[in-house]
Amino acid sequence: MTLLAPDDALLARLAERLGPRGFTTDPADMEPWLTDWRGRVHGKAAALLSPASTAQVVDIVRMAADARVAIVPQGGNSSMVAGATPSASGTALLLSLRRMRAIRSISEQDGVAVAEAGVVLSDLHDAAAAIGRRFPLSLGAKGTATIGGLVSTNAGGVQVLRFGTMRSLLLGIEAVLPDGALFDGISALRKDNRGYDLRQLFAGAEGTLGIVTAASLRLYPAAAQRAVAWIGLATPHDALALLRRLERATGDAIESFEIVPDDGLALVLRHIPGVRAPLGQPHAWHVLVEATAPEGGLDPRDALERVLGDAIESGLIEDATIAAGEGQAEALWKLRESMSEAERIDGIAAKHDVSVPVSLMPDFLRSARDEVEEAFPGARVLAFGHLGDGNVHFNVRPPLAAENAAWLAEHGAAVSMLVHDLATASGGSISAEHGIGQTKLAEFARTADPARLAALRAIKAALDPLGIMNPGKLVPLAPDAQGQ
Ligand code: 2HG
Ligand code: ZN
Repeated sequence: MTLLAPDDALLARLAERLGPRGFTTDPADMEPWLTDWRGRVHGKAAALLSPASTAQVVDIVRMAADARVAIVPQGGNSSMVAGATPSASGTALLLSLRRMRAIRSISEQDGVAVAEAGVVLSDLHDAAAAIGRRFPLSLGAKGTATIGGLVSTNAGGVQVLRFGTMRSLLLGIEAVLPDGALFDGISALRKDNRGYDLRQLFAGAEGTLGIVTAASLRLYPAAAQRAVAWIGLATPHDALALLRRLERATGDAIESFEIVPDDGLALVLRHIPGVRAPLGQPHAWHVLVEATAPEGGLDPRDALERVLGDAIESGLIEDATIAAGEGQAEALWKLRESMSEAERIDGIAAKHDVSVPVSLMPDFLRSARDEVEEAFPGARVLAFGHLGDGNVHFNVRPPLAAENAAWLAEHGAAVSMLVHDLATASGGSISAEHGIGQTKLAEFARTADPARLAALRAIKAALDPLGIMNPGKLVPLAPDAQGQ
C-alpha cells in the first residue's frame, strides 16, 4: 500500500483542528524529537502534532487515514530501538502524546489509576505515593518515559522479577484504531472474557496497531519498608545462587536483582557526577538487590543482613553493604540506573537486549563473551541488567584502539548476528524488553520463526490495512512486499 505525503490542505486542516500549541512544522520545534535517544537514528517529519485530547487524536487519525499519510506516535522519546523516530522520507506526521498528561482518576480503594498516554512515569509514581499506593514499574528513564510508550513497548525495568512487565499491570486501555475508531477498553475489569484480549494486543505493539491514548493501571499498596544492598561477588553463577537463597529466605520480598560487571561500574564512576564506589575493593561482578515488606512484615533489612552474612561466611559472595537509609538506597540505585547513560557517554556500542531461560544465563554470559571476544579480537563485552529475569543487556563496545563508528560500521552487524544466534540457540529472545522498533527489525526478520512472523503480519494487515501506523517498525515486511 503506497503511503503519501500530506498535502497543504491536510496540513491546514490539522493546524486548524489542533491550534497553535498542537501543530508545528517549524524545524526548530521538531528537531529534538527527530533523533532517537541514543543519537544514532535521525528522521524527518512533515509536521509535529501535539493533541490535547483523545477526540483530537481521533480526528488526526481519521484525516491521516483518508489521505493515506503515515503517523509515528511518540511519548518520551526514550526508545532504545528508535521505535518512535520517523523515517528519513519526511512524509510522516509525528504525533506526540506529551500534552495528554492527565491522571483521569486514581483510586486507593480500587487500586487503579487511569492515566493518559503522556503521563510521565515518575509523575504516576508520585500520584500513587500520595494515596499510599505504588505503581511498581520503574526504569532509568522514569523522568521522561510516558505511559503510552511504556504500554506500547510492554516496558520492563527493574521490578519485573516480582511484578512482571507492563502487561501484568495493565487493566484497561483506550486506543484509537488505524481507521480513527475509538476502542474504549479503559474500564478496569478484573474479569472479561469477551474473546481476544484487545487490551493486551496493544501492549508491545509499538504503535503499529493504533495509538494508545490512556491506560488503566494496577496499583499496589505502598511498601512500608525497603532495604537495598550492593554486593560484590565473583561470577554470575554465584549471583544466581544468591538470588535463590534470598528467595528461599524471604518469600516474595525480593523485587529487584540487578547485575553489573566491574567495568560497568567503572564507567558509571568515570562519567556520572556525584557517585562513589559502594565497596572498598573491586569485584568481578556486582549485584544490586532490593527487598520490601508491608507494614508489620518481616523486616527486609534483617533478612538481607542474615542471608548476606551467611553468604559471606560460606564464600558465596565477597562483600556487601546494606543502605543505612533512603539517601544511601537512592545512591546505590543511581549506580545501577546510570549504566546506560554512562555507556552512552563513553561511546557507541552494539547493543543487545537478550533473554534466555534464567538458569542458563550465567553460562550464556560466559560462553557468549568467549565467542564474541574470539571472533572480534579486542571487542569489549559489557553485559548488565536483569539477571533475575534472565535478561541482560549484552552490549559490545569496540576495541580500545578502534574508532568506534568505523569499527561498528564494519563489524556491528556481524557482532549482533552472533549474539542473537547464541541467544536464539539457548531458546531465548533477541529483544527481551526494548522491543523491535527499527534497529532490530532486520534481525527480527532473520531470527523469528515463520509462524510468528506470519501471525504478526496478519494481525497488522487486519487492523491497519493501509499501513499508516508507525510504518517500518516492529513488523518486518513479507519477502514479496520488499522494496515496495
Ligand atoms: C537498563 O536496563 C535499560 O538499564 C537500558 O534497559 C539498557 O542501555 C541499555 O543497554
Ligand atoms: Zn533493561
